[in-house]
Amino acid sequence: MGKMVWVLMLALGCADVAAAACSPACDLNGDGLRATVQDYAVFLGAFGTKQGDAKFVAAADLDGNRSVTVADFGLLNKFCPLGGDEK
Ligand SMILES: [Ca+2]
Ligand SMILES: [Ca+2]
Repeated sequence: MGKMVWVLMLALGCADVAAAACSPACDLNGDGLRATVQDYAVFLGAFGTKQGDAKFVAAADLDGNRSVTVADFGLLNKFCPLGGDEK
């Protein structure tokens, strides 16, 4: 795990990616379920946008650089594998 990722985790208050405290990072649509198809849909809807754009979603900007890029998708895919809270 890279240093930047740990900085990100600390910024999110996450010592453990599985901890409840981390859920906001994976719950993009705010329904309380992490990493579901709906969360990925929100991410994809915001993909390619930057802060200020109508479709920008702050929760989809996982690395906090104010734009939603493939780097954010990499983080989403790594820390919020699809189907997280889905039953
Ligand atoms: Ca959700
Ligand atoms: Ca970003």
